[in-house]
Order: sequence, then C-alpha cells, then structure tokens
Amino acid sequence: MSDSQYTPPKVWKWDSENGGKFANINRPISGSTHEKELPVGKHPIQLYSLGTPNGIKVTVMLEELLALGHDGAEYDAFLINIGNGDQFGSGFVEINPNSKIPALLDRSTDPHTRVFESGAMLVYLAEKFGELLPTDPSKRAECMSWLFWQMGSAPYLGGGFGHFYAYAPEKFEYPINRFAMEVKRQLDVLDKNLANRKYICGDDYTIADIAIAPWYGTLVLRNIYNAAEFLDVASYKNVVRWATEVSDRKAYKRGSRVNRSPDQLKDNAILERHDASDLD
Ligand SMILES: N[C@@H](CCC(=O)N[C@@H](CS)C(=O)NCC(=O)O)C(=O)O
Repeated sequence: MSDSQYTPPKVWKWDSENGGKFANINRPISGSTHEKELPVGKHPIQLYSLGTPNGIKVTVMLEELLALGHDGAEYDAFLINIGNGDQFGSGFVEINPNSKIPALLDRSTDPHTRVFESGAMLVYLAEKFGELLPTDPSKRAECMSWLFWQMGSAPYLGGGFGHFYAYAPEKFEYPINRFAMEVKRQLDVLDKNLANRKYICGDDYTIADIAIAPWYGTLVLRNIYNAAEFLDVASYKNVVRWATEVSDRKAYKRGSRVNRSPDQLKDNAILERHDASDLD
C-alpha cells in the first residue's frame, strides 16, 4: 500500500497543477475554450483526429473501405493536437461536444452528418458502405457485443492501468494492482475467445477486430506503457497470433500511420492525410 494519506475535502476543488502528465489539458468543465474553425478538405469524409488507438480505429476502417473499392470513403484526416488543447476549439466542439478525438464529419449527406465516439464511427461507416458488420441478426449481435466490450474495457487499460503505471507522478501500488488485475483479466477474455476463432467474431474480419486491435493488439505487440514484461503479454498466445495477423493487413498498416503527432513521426508516419498517395 502507498504511504501517502489523502483525506478528500467535503467538496472537490479543481487543482489545475496536480503534477499529472495531462494536468495542462484536463478540466472539469466541458465546452470550447477558444474560437477556432476546423479546416475542410476536398473529400466526402472529414476526420479530425490523432494517431492514438482510438484515432487509428477510424483511419484503419477508412483504409479498409478504400481497399474494398469504396471511393466514397475518401477522406481528409486533419491533426488535432490534444496536448495543445485543439480539442477545445469551437469548431471541434461542434462536432464532438465531448472534446475528444476522433471526430468525423460526413459532408456527402445533406445535412452533413457529425459522428463522435470511435465505436459509433465504425458502425456508421460499416452501415454506410455495407461492409465489415454482419447483417445476420445473431452474427451482428456478436460483433456489436465485442465492439461494445472494447468501448467499455479500454478505459481500464488506458485511463486506468496506463495512466497509473506510466503517467502518474508517482507509482501507487493500489491502482496499479487494481488495473493490472483487470487488464490481465481482459487479455484472458480475449485469449480464450481467440483460442477457437480466427478473428474476434469468428471466421470473418469485422469492425470488432478494427476496434480491439489498436488497443490490445498494440499492447501485446508493441510494449505500450513499457509494460510488456510486467503484464507478461507474451503468455496470451492467441492474442499475439491474432494481433500479428491483423496488424499485417495492408489497410491496418496504412491507417496506423495517419495523424501521428509531431513527436511520433517515425516508421513512415504522417501528420495528415489528404490523398491516397500520402501513404504510398
Ligand atoms: N470513447 C472515446 C474516447 C476518446 C478519447 O479518449 N480520446 C482521447 C485520446 S485517445 C482524447 O481525445 N483525449 C483528450 C482529452 O481528454 O482532453 C472514443 O472511443 O472515441
């Protein structure tokens, strides 16, 4: 247990200098902090994002749709630098009142369609183009179940484990134990599911794979949070096998290079994507 004692006050107060990595952008209030219109490119789909696991889900999906021959999935991906507070600009907040990347605007509809929440974007795009989401009600339910599983589980991995293991100003045993336990349980859920399945929902690659791979696939393959050894990720052999296969897909590779922040521009990563040739 940690030695530090904290007695919560009667009413919580905002201490903007709390020493945490994200103290400069975290706020207890929603809404915009400044007026800023979003740029608009030439393609039907406008994406305002950053190449984090949540952002990558959508660029991978768009690249998969383009690979399947859907020109209507052509997109402009503009960089939203969350470290600089771009997510609090007025134009961004109009698309996503929750001020988090990714945010999507489909300008091919009248009126334009805004979509926030990466899971909602995967479903929107899957339905719009009739791809990667089964239409049979039972298969669709299985796919949706895993998609929602990801949306509910990943905050334990990123906001819980990753935050306390890698970003908190000090190492606190209690939250690290609690979230390591949960993340390992989640990896075990995936590992057991993938023991008899090629992909998350069965024989077919779906939006459930696209949602889960950037989080748990990256965790087992790329040592995020420097925690590969701590969590013994190599022991989840079925997850490693699946993650390797998914991350070898051409569209996955292309999508994961988009909207990398300026300090992450390695391995052919690009800041913004406005043309297919930007990734060639
Ligand atoms: N549930 C949301 C989560 C989005 C999210 O947490 N985005 C993070 C980056 S991965 C963000 O924009 N953080 C900025 C902030 O919290 O101010 C989704 O899947 O779209």
